[in-house]
Amino acid sequence: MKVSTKNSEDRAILIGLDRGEFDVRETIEELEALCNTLDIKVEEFLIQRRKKPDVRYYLGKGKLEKLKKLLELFDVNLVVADDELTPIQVKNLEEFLNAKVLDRTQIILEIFARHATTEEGKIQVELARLQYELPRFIGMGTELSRLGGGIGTRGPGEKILQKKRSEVRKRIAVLKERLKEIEKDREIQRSKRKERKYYRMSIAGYTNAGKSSLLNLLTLSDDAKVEDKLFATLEPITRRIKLPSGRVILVSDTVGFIRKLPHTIVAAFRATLNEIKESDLLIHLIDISDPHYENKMQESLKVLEEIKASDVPRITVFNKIDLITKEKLESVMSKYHDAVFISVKKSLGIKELLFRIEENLWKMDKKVKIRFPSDKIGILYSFLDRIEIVSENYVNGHLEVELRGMEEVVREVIGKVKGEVIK
Ligand SMILES: Nc1nc2c(ncn2[C@@H]2O[C@H](COP(=O)(O)OP(=O)(O)OP(=O)(O)O)[C@@H](O)[C@H]2O)c(=O)[nH]1
Ligand SMILES: [Mg+2]
Repeated sequence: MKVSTKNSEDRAILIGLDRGEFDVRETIEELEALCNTLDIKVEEFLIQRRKKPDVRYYLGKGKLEKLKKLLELFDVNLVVADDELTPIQVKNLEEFLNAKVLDRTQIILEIFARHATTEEGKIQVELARLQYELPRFIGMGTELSRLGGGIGTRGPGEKILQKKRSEVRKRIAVLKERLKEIEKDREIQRSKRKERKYYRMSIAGYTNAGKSSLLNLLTLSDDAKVEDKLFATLEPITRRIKLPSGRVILVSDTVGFIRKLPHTIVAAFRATLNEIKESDLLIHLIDISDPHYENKMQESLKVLEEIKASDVPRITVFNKIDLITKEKLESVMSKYHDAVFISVKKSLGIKELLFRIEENLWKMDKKVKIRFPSDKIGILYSFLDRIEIVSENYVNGHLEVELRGMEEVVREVIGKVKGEVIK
């Protein structure tokens, strides 16, 4: 790791609550991975068992004393909480600990901010950030007031704060407006794509599952950024892939999911996430080598539900089978009969995956048998990236062809070849 041990800002102690709901160790280790993505080294975890966070300090008094000692011991002045903190909690903690206090949401927002490259991505991140910060300006008033006026007076602090709040609100409005414009463009592009009438597939799943790697393998390119970091992908890309039958579909990589995905992010990335909802087919990719893969699977399914994408036909695909034992593979296989098992890295199981994709398209396809003048064969063949020919026969100078494809495309073919539907 590139962390300089001299700089105490780059090192942190993580705090979390064990509410008895899920394995707290798992979520806090994930928070550690998030911190590492920002080059923050984690020195220690401090977990308290309690049902609800303390309203004023998040942790209870005893743990707080311990935390203060730990900070001194490790010479660290950064604390990161595994839950979103209230402004009051942050203020009290910072005062008591004399250290900087961040929460999980801020860490995720910072990662997003660093990884955003397109205009849309940057706006979405800024919007998410401002929406996170806006309610947090409240309460800072007294602090700012102390700079100017005396105790009990409404000093310049409150005025500065009011001005700041109204500036932030204005900025939010501007960003939302710009985002709407971008979305409109996206809508136009999407309908253009729709006119081309290719099926659309999205690769969704927990962050770091290998979504971008899979997209690259399917497109035989390195267009998508692949990194062993969380949230490497912020701006999804869409590419064409040719299936074994010759048919072309459009595949999109998507932003990864995570537990406790901040609501401000889900809201700001709504347009991006909509791509998933509007797909014809989803690949739900899971890192099988992750000891907590089942929880992460559930978490991803929850996000899909939240963005109303649960009804999109879905193929469950376990990736990274190169990293697990044969025994584990067999046991997961026996549990998930319908799933596909692959390794993007070792290029295992990809043929099976492509077959399963086509099989799913067949279910959505319109299938017809038509008869048309044989000199129109060239026109029929010009559609081969969008339809599949199941059988073809010459009958008295005519062609009788069984074909399948998207309903609109099939209709277009019939019109163009002046075909007559026999079946
Ligand atoms: N061993 C192994 N590693 C893999 C495999 N597929 C992907 N990886 C690695 O997993 C890491 C994450 O891959 P990405 O493709 O960036 O994952 P992602 O799902 O796009 O992640 P985000 O965009 O961050 O949500 C990278 O280090 C990949 O090299 C695989 O089949 N086997
Ligand atoms: Mg990615």
